[in-house]
Amino acid sequence: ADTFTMALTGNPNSGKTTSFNALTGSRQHVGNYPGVTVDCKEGFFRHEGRSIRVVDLPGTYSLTAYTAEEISARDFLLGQRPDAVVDVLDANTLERSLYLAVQLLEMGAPLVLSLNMMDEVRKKDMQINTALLSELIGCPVIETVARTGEGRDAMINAALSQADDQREWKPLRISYSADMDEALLEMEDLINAAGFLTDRFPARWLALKYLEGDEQIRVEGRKAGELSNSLEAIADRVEQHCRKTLNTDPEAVIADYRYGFIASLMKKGVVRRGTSQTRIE
Ligand code: GDP
Ligand code: MG
Ligand code: K
Repeated sequence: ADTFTMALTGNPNSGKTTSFNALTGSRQHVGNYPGVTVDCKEGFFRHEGRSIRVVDLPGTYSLTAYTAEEISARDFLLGQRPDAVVDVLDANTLERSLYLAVQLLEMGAPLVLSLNMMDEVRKKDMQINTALLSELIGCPVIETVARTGEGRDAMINAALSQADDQREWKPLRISYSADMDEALLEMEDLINAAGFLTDRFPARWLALKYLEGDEQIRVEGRKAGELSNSLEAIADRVEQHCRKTLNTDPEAVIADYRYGFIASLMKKGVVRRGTSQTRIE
């Protein structure tokens, strides 16, 4: 069978490289991918007769176009379409770490969350309901301690089965207010009807990037053709409305709604603090 590609994403210091080493035994070289400027370490290992390539992507908090790391990570993900993406999170800072996970889901990646540093979490007065998180976010969630290799096989198996379950990249659709949702749908329809850059980008993700004012995407869009003008016009209209009514830009509104989406998950009780005696349900 073909080599299975698993990409490791995550915030800086979440334990990606430690996970990479636990997976590969640290046999690695630097992978060179078209358009990807920041080095991505690449290694191979075998698991139950399958050959697996694992790529350690640069650490990022987001997938905007503001840093070389972010651009490299998203260029790799969209350009290479790995079979599975394992987002390595520091479980101590779960809520903040989910910001990247949500963006990966919005990209449509077949995602597995590796809740890493669980050894530290277990020493604290903090419980994470991984089954509930998995159900709410719609992807497998595995507890790991990359330093000891705990959760390694579970993570690999989750990545393999997630890839089987989700062969198509299916973007998560968060609501960004009625106005923005309408503009997003309008853009998505135009993008899909024209097949505009759809060989490279999911239509929903492209529309979101236009609304966020993403410069890299606008440059790509202008090279790709006339439709970029219509998409920019819609995005500009939304931006003016946003400035007038909310005194801010769409990018900030989108970030707020993402954090709101995560906060709504948290409110359902994903994280509990306090001992079982003092916990109030
Ligand atoms: P990266 O920036 O995401 O590649 O993170 P690293 O793999 O370099 O890890 C950052 C730090 O966290 C290092 O000091 C690791 O030894 C440590 N670390 C990684 N995984 C774990 C874990 O599961 N538990 C604990 N306690 N420390 C970890
Ligand atoms: Mg690293
Ligand atoms: K390259």
